[in-house]
Amino acid sequence: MKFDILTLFPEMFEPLNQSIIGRAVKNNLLEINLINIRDFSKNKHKKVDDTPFGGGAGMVIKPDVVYDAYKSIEDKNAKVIYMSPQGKKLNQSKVEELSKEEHLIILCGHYEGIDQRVLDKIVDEEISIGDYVLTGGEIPAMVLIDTVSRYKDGVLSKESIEEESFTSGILEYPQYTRPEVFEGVRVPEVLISGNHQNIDKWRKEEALRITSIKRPDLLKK
Ligand code: 4GO
Repeated sequence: MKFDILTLFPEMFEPLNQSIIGRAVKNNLLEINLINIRDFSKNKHKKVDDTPFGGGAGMVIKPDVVYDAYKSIEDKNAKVIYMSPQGKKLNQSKVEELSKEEHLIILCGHYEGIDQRVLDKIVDEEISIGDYVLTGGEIPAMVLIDTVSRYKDGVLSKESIEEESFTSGILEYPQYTRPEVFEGVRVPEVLISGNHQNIDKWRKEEALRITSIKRPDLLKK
């Protein structure tokens, strides 16, 4: 799966070189390309923004630079996503749907945003990671890439995928590791019993119990 990211701050995406996503990129399971919108400025000072028509605070990213950056990507079949608090709220079912796409282009705004005319021209879908405002779309883009990438074959272990399907749509059961006794507290006895039928049953019950306490709304669906 390929992600092209249109941004004024490509250095902000360094975290994607770490851990599970970083390894998936190195193993060619994912391709993540960073496109610096500033490279498409025709201005001698590499200017990419200007003051808003009608007045008001801050700066607006110019439509022509964004459009030229977009046109530098060959694939006209790719889905273009704009990260915005005005977008549809991201949830796990939206993530699963997006993971079926072969190529996503993610547009990140900054400052007061991007001129509406280029958004109307190129954006297929607006997505929000939650009801709050950030200084830019870069962190939301990383959230989207991380969560979508978890669905691609080979990114997670086979075991973690099986475990997740077992309690899908509800919260996860609690995890424990060595030592068996920490600050006087033992791990639940069943987990060291070696009886996998009992362990599975206990985990299922714990997942349901925790969900009913912390997120009862998830059980009503
Ligand atoms: C996305 C972008 C919040 C989100 C953003 C979100 N803030 N909730 N800020 O997903 C255009 C300029 C939007 C700054 C950007």
